[in-house]
Amino acid sequence: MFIFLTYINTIIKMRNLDHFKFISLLIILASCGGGGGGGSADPNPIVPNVSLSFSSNLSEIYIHNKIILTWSSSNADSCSASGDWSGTKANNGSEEIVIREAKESSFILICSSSSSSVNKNITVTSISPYLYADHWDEINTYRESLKSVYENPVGINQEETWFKTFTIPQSRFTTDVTNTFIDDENFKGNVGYDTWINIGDSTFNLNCNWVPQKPNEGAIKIIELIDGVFTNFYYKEIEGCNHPLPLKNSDGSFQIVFPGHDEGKISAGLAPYATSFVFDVSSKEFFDMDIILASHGQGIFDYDLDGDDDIITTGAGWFVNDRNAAVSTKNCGEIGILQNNGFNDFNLITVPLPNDVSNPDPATNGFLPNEGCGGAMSAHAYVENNILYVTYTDFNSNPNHTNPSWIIEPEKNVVIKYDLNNLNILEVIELPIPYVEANFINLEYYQEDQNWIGGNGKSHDTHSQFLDIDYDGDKDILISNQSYWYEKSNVLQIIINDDGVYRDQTAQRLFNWNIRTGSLHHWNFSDVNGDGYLDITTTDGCGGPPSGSGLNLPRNFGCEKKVAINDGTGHFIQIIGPMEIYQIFENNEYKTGQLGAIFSLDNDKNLKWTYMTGKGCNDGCYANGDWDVFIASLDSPLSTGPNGIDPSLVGEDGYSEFFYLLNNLSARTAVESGEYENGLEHYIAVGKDQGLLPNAKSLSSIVVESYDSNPKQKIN
Ligand SMILES: [Ca+2]
Ligand SMILES: [Ca+2]
Ligand SMILES: [Ca+2]
Ligand SMILES: [Ca+2]
Repeated sequence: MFIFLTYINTIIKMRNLDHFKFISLLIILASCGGGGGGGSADPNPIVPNVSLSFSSNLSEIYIHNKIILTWSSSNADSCSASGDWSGTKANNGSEEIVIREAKESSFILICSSSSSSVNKNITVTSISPYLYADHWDEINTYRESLKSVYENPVGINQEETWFKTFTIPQSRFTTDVTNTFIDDENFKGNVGYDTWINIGDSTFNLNCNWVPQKPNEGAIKIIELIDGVFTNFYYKEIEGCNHPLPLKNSDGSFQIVFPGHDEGKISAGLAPYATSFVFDVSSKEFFDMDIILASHGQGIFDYDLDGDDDIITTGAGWFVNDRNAAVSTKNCGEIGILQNNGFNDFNLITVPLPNDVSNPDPATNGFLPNEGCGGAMSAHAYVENNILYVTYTDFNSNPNHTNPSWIIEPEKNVVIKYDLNNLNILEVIELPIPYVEANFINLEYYQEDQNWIGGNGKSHDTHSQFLDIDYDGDKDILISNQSYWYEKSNVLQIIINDDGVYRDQTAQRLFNWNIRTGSLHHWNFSDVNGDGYLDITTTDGCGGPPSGSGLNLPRNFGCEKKVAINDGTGHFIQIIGPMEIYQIFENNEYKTGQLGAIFSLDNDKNLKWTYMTGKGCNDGCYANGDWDVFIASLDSPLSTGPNGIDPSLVGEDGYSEFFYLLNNLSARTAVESGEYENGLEHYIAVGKDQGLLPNAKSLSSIVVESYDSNPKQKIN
């Protein structure tokens, strides 16, 4: 070969030689060649050399993507491939090649003629998009230690595969800090809960609270981020409130209602009534609504189906538009609807409870037979076919009624159907027993408080919501079940509407789910990963192991701050929790915040958590009005692949890792055994050819294909 190439090179050089040298060389070559026939017999001895161009459209790709190799040669008799491809190739052509593994690939092409050859090499780098959380061992250690002190489970479906394949790595979060000034020593985030709303470029993070044992120390907090940057803080000291309620009007505008509630007054022997406020998002002003409530639990729904959000609330004992009206707390009608007629314009409608009897004498306390009311901790509602459906938790029927019309077992949660035209009660449906009461052993009533017997029960059921979580066309119900006292836990009870029969399916529908957290009083639904299914974010405080247990767990571990995605059929897996949100920030100290992390999803689907604590000190301090504002951010929007990556990076747009692993046992087993690193790899390798479903789209009825970033009260 060396001689052959030397010959070619010689020919090339000869083209520039003069005639004399050319002849001389031919003579020399002929004399050493053994050419037999005699050199002078070839009339045209110049053979053109092979030339080759060879290229790839991409030099770096994600695995499972294709490159296109293109080449053209001239004067070649044949081409052949080696390295990471092989075989005989046409002299000119192109070829698509899918690269499955993360590596550096070498594509070699040699094109040759009888007299010359060219060899070219192209290198392509293929990288894996997968990035896994690396703190399973840490989390598992905490879980195992909790197991040692509780009789009952510490979580639901917390196997390693669920954690590793879904949890968003801590490395994808960053935290920024800025400062603000609020001269209020009582500044706190609890007892209060959070939500958010996007209007224009602004994201308003919302919280309101009341303070235990202290009357009139609540406040409303509205933190405005514009393009993710802290911009404004609207603060109003009030008596108390616990659920901010952003109401959407049919014209697309919003008003944000802060229903009154102040249990701090109970310590002073007062009823927990407080004034309600509404925030005008245009003028940024607060308005007194002249509506006095003890609104502990409530929900947003559309009472009159006019497209304006309305409210149903508990604690509507003073349900009058005239704040100077006579107090009528001894009468019945603790449930009310605020029908939205425009900004700060509500029609107040009292909703009867079963077995209520109006007290004819407001001077008495209603403990006499046939006087007094039932009550409830939370309420949510929807309207369908001229029926108002209301769910009540920690429901109490009137104990003083001597001849009740409705027989309702104590300590049950209920759905009550009302005739929409006159609010007459049509039916009372008992819901399945709270999950903790049905499944846990040795639960106790709260602090041996006899008041919970027959009322709240052993499960304090603080919040409820109707939502068609499994996308089959009927409304399911979510209820927070909190067991108290020693075995303190918080379970989101999932009650599926099965052709009109409500069934508890909590255990088979929650995954990677810690129940040993602070309380669960509030959650929001929004589509955090852009697949057209509403996901859930929980919001409430932080809890720890039982006092005296001696366990040393990080404070953030027990915070009720979950982001959990819906597989499209009503199963939820936590993919982000407090250990990812609250990370070590400065001075090796993480903060959980006097105002805990408020989740928000901005218009571009970026996830953020905004929280505040006293400047330069630990949670709980007061720094003369200076506050640190922390904004934790995820580096990019979430999608539905393993650990939130976009499955289209590997060519599988629409694939849902959670749906796939949940519904295809062979895939899950293969991932658990380590045969495939995640479900998506299984799908690409074998599942797709086997016809395994990659998502729930063919199983569910969706009208809304893609949601905006605001919290939703219904799926369609
Ligand atoms: Ca309405
Ligand atoms: Ca209960
Ligand atoms: Ca349903
Ligand atoms: Ca979703």
